[in-house]
Amino acid sequence: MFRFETAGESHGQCLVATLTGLPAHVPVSLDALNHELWRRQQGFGRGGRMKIETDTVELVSGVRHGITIGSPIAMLIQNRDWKNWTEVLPVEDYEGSADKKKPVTRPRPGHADLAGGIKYDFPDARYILERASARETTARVAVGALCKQFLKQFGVEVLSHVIAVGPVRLERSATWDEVAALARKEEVLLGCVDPETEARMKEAVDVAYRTGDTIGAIFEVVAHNVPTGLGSHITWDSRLDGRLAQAIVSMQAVKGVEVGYAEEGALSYGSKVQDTIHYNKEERAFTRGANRAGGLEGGMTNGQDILVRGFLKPISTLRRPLESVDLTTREPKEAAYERSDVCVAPAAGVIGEAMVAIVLAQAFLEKFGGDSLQETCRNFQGYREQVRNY
Ligand code: EPS
Repeated sequence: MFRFETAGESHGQCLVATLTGLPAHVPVSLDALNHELWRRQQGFGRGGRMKIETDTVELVSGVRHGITIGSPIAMLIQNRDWKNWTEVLPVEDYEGSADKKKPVTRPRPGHADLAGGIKYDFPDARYILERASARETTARVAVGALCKQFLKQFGVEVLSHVIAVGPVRLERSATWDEVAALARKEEVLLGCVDPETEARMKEAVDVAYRTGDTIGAIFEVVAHNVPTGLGSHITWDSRLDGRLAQAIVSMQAVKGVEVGYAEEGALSYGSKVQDTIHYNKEERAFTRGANRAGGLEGGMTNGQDILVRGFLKPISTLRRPLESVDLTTREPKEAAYERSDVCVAPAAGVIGEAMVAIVLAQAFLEKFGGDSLQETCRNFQGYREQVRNY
């Protein structure tokens, strides 16, 4: 029953998102929603488009008097750039429209241009890149923001930080408090919790700017205060780590995902990798020696923070374009360039947060159900009691 969908093209009129399955009575703050969209637009290395847009949501259904009413929620986000594209990408064809088209006939290596052009049988990549563009993530962030507001009712929070930009890497783990402090900042540079490392990350982005290049990054999403037992070990598709991995890799430019310290673990020994189990008798609670599993064991949450990392390849639109082929002449030609981001690191983290929040909200409702928030809360409290008495 819980599902979401997005529609819209990068230079079309607007982006659209629908979310079905949130219970009634969830308080919704438009300010909090728009703040998430603002966060997605920040960071050193964003392109010219971010100067045109100030993304805000119009909530057109499913929310009344500041609460969800149980019906599908529909949201619109206008593209301010649309006014520059009405003749290029009209809904209805008109006489002379061919002269106004901006065909993209030199596909960019790494982008959807060539594979999409072949698959959908378009002689240029315009219609493909319009949808493949990461502009679509604005709609995902809007959906994620609603899911965050739902999860907040149960004390669950989802945030992110950047752990690498190109060759510059944060050589330690970050605490939840550091990540939370980062999210409160009014100015966003590269989203790293360590200012000295962040300054070196900025230098790496500067090099990419100077040389007409782009640069990759790794972000980490942290979900805090998640109850034990979301997801399940019983079937391949109920394993929450698998579902989170799909959500992260579905993001534009993400080529890899890591749950906890996956790579480190794969290169190590079991005695060094597993999070040892302890028991605090006074607090009647299990504790762990570390959190290398990233909060997931057997495809279930184990009560520790969820740690999911996304590996971003450098954006495929380069100011100094790579070798390609002209689709009309089949002759070698440099790839197309209009404008682009050089580094999208902190923005990608915000999108990753949205995807994780969506997956967690769905898993939460699978476990606790409820048509009203009150009903979900009752079920949640009952389970909490059961866990306390375990
Ligand atoms: C984006 C908007 C796009 C790109 C970027 C993300 O706007 P435009 O194409 O008008 O510059 O800046 O999309 C891509 C990285 C891409 O490869 O298409 C946004 O809103 O995030």
